[in-house]
Amino acid sequence: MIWNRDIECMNRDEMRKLQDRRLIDLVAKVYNHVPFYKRKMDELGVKPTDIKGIEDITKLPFTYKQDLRDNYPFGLFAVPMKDIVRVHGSSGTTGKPTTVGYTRNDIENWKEVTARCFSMAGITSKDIVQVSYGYGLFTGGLGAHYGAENVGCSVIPMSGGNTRRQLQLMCDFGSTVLACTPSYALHMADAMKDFGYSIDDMKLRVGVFGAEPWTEAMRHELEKKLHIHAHDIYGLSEIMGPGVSMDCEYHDGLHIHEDHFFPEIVDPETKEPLPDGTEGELVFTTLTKEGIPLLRYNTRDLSTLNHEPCACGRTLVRMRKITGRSDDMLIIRGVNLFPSQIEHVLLELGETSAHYILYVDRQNNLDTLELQVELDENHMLDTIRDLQMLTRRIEHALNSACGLTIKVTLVQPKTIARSEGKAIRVVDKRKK
Ligand code: DLL
Repeated sequence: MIWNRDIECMNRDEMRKLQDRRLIDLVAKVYNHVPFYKRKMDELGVKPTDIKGIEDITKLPFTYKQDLRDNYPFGLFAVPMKDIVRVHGSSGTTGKPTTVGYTRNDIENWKEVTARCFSMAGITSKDIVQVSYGYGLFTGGLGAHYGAENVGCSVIPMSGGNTRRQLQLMCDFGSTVLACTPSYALHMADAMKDFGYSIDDMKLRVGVFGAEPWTEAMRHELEKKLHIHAHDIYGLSEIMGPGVSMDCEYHDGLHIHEDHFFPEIVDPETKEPLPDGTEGELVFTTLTKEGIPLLRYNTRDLSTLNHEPCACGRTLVRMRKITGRSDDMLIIRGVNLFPSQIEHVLLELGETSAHYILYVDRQNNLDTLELQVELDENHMLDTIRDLQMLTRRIEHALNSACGLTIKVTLVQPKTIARSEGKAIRVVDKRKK
């Protein structure tokens, strides 16, 4: 189902012309209304009239999360507060939160792109959508809510947490769509038995999962456990919230709503633009945002771009599923490691649950890694010897996949803390 065929299947030359026009307007707007950008552009010696279209985008300055923090709370807004109808923000686990503001038009555009996403997953007005992303400053709850409502679905604004009640209402209301983080979806799937439910009591058919990295292996796991088609929804509060991109039924990358968010991939070190297919940091310029328009915002998420048309008929550029963030990458004894690699290995092996936590420490100036993995309660092992053999198999598989020695400790089911939002996968004790 294609929500907005004119845009989603637009001829690429036409799309480029639309982006050119929008970029020119955007640059004039930020130069005249956001002192931060006027200063940045003056420093680079770039005038709005130097930007004639997308081909000039690399002349523009980058924006980083720190710039939002430095201008906390509303310093990068391009309109007066009377025109802002909504404020969201990041949870801000470290330091100040980052705040973003939306005009009425921004909210309309957000509703449009999230509706495109829900339609991409085959969701229609007949669906009952349980939104279990957190409602509040986090964009997940309200973002998914408005999108589903725009499609005409019956929306259940559950927010995160209270898993027993989530399952009760999922069963009683016959929810057909679950929207939450993949880690929370996994927790709900595993908790069904504890609360006396089985998947046969549920009418779920689609999952709209995002807000954290997850692997293809996890997608298959969730599809199997929940009897659904699982789709990946991506976004970030600085750019809009959920709905920047989404994968279609072919699951071969996420279609970016590039009429609103212009993507680039840049080298993490040099910040030079990289061609299609080469991995780097994903950067977005918001082409239509009024509240807090951003030039070349560096997300630090690692991906690649693909401009080939998709089998679904959409011409929108695709980004590869995010494997991690450049600032989440662990460097252990000179080897790069992403938590997603661990998830992949555990699910491939299929002998434990997918609940894990990685402890990083330093002893005698050497980095050490300990992976705690929960045993699968449906496949409990009887003897110590069996447990030792399983431990060794996991250690071996991790070593082959990551090139690192990781000590594995098997722990009892349900002993690793569950997340109702974004999961914490790594505890880096070196930082204490
Ligand atoms: O997580 C917005 C969102 C809500 C997206 C619900 C999808 C669903 P922030 O809290 O600002 O916004 O966090 C943004 O989360 O830069 C990525 O690192 C990560 N992220 C978001 N979606 C995905 C995804 C929301 N599908 C940060 N895959 C981003 C991997 C994701 N990482």
